[in-house]
Amino acid sequence: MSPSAAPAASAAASSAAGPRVAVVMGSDSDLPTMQPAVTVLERFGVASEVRVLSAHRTPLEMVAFAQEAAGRGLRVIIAGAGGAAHLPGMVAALTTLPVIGVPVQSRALSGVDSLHSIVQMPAGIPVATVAIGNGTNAGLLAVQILATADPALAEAVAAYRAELHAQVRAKDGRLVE
Ligand code: RP5
Repeated sequence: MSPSAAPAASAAASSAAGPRVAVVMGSDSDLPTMQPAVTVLERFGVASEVRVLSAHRTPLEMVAFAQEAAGRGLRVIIAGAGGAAHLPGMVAALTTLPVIGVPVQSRALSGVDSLHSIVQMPAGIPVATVAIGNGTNAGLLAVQILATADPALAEAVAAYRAELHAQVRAKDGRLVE
């Protein structure tokens, strides 16, 4: 379920100098899962950057990204990976920015491997993990985190929720004529 119309973009978000959210993924094959997160950020006027960074194939680049993220003005990181999905947890270990993990549906184990790899973090290094394949909720959670310090963005989130509410109300009692 998604709103039909784009929520009003946050003036504060639109005027931000650089990206406030990074959407990173372990492989370009993860893009179909992660694209909805980017789309949500665009709808709310939140500037983002998209990177392919693998915890296993490009570990040094991943470390540099995570260590430099806060200093570059990023405020939230969305990280998606599949299978042995170590990217979100490793990024979380290298930054104090909030990290939202997206388990990508894998071919062999349908994403349960990804989910367990991302959600079972040790105490002290959290990753806020969304459902398998749910890039949309990752984008929304990032927007809501930013909205705690951005009244215009908070208003846009409230409008989005009101539209969801109206969509469900419009269907209630009309499924069977
Ligand atoms: C992970 O391995 C990626 O996040 C991806 O979900 C999975 C498979 O990667 P490819 O073989 O498709 O590049 O690192």
